[in-house]
Amino acid sequence: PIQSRRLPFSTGATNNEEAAAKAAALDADKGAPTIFDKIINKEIPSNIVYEDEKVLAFRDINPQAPVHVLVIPKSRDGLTELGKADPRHEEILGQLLYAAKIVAEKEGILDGFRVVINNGASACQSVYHLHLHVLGGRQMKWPPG
Ligand code: TR5
Repeated sequence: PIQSRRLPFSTGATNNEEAAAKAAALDADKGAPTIFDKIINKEIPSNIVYEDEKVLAFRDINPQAPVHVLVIPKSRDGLTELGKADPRHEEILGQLLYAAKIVAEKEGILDGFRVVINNGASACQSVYHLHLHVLGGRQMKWPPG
């Protein structure tokens, strides 16, 4: 099917969530507005953990750890995914990573936390507005799946 034309290897999707994420990524107009625009504009509620002029951090609706916060740029500016970054994004990329540290500090998980970016269909990216996942509050395992 379409997935095997686009991906260099079998997806091996074993559950609905994974399959749905891949399908969304393959079908999506990756330049289209996302649900995160509505969160940024406060059109839909979110549980905000940290906010400044450039960055917003809010709790993931489907947490994978006791602490699971998403850190996003308020202006997407072409950053649908990390792989689209170019030199003009260097500053915001640094600001996002630093915001992840502030989130970890506020959440009391500085002793152990993980920062994840899923890039593209084969990494199960489902929202095409760059976001860092900050995960912690439990023992994390390695390697991730
Ligand atoms: O799979 P990737 O890396 O693209 O991560 C997208 C993340 O956005 C997932 O962990 C989702 O659980 C999360 N997500 C999706 C929605 C959402 C959200 N987090 C907070 N609030 C959300 N709303 C209101 N709606 C979503 N569709």
